[in-house]
This record gives sequence, C-alpha cells and structure tokens, in this order.
Amino acid sequence: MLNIVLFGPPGAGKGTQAARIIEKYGLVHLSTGDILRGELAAQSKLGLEAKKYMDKGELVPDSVVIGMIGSKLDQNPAANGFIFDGFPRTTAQAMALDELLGKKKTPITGMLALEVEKEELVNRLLGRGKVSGRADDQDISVIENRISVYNRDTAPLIDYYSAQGKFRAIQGMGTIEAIFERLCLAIDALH
Ligand code: B4P
Repeated sequence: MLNIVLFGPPGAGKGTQAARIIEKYGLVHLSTGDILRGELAAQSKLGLEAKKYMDKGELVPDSVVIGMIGSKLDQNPAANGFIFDGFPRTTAQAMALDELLGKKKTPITGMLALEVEKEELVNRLLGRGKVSGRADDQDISVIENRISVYNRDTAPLIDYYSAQGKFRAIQGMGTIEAIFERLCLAIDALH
C-alpha cells in the first residue's frame, strides 16, 4: 500500500498534481475539497452547511470532514493505496487519519509538501476564479484568509509528520510537468 498525503497551501497544486499521480500509480484520490463541492452541487444538508465556511475561506469543522474520509476509506477496501489531497488540514484530522489507517494496518507512507511563494498562490487562485466560478477563488480577502488559516491551523502538520520521519518538501514553483517529475522522484524513493 502506498498512502500519500499531498500537502500545501491553497493553490499549491495539490488537486492538479493528484490527478497525475493517481493515473501513474493507480491510487484512489480522496480530496475533501472535491467531496464538499460535490455535496454542495447536490444541495445536500452537509454541502449547504459546508458552503458557509468555504465561501469565507474558513475550514469546515473537523467532525464533518473526518466522517467523510472514514466512509470513503470503507468504500474502497481493495485499493492499492490512497492519495489524500487537502486532508488532513488540522492536527485533529491528522490524528484521526492515523487512527483510521492504524485500524486497517496501512499507515501513511509519506507526506509530500508543495512549497510555493505567496504571490504565486494568489495569482493562481485568482486565475482559476475567472474560469471555475468558485466563490472562494474570486475574492482577494477570502484568498488571503485561506492562506492565513493555512499558516495558523494547517502548517503545524509539517512538524507532526516530521516527527514521524514522513515529511518531504517539494519545490512547487515551475511548470506542472517539472513539479510532477519532482513528486514522482520523491514517491519512488518512498517505496
Ligand atoms: P480545496 O479544494 O482543498 O482547495 P485548494 O487548496 O484551493 O486547492 P488546490 O491546492 O488543490 O488547487 P490547485 O493548487 O491544484 O479546499 C477548498 C475549501 O474546502 C477549503 O478552503 C475549506 O473551506 C474546505 N476544505 C477542504 N478540505 C478540508 C478539510 N480537510 N478540512 C476543513 N475544510 C476543508 O489549483 C489552483 C490553481 O493553480 C489551478 O487553476 C491550477 O490550474 C493552477 N496551477 C496548479 N499548478 C500550477 C503550476 N505549476 N503553475 C501554474 N498554475 C498552476
């Protein structure tokens, strides 16, 4: 099993690179952002509740996203491994993920952290906002808040995974292809 946490601030390229990684390595893609947007598109109770947080650039409560990931893991018992994209985002989520995977005896193999300068993050998100229709990509103050929330609540996970010897920094500036090559080298070194 190859279980990878793809990590980085908003706009770092997690979703972009996860799509390529799952194709090459045959992993199951678990993106909490995509799952939440799917719930919203379906106008479910969970989706409408999540929208209140997402539109402001705040994190959706831990209990909601942890429950979602638990059921997705259970739905894929025959997977070769998982790529966790945008999850975990808090220490409570990381601890819950370790517990869920511990029960299945398939721990996280490594955490790959995309490093991108703030100005580039803002430009990428505003660029996506012009075509995606995502409310959280169209307002500069919401984007700034997402980056602040990342620095406050999510960046401490670098220490969490470093303590387990699983943290790998990846230069996330450059072309999508060049960054993908760096990620593949890091993944191949994990197993
Ligand atoms: P996510 O869906 O995870 O959104 P993201 O961080 O903005 O996306 P990502 O990082 O994948 O985008 P990418 O750079 O690939 O979360 C959205 C919201 O959902 C959160 O704010 C939160 O409210 C909620 N949420 C999700 N998970 C949660 C959790 N676990 N706990 C609580 N709340 C949660 O793409 C950005 C743009 O950059 C694209 O246009 C792409 O084409 C472009 N790009 C990518 N790589 C590039 C490159 N190398 N060069 C130029 N452009 C590039």
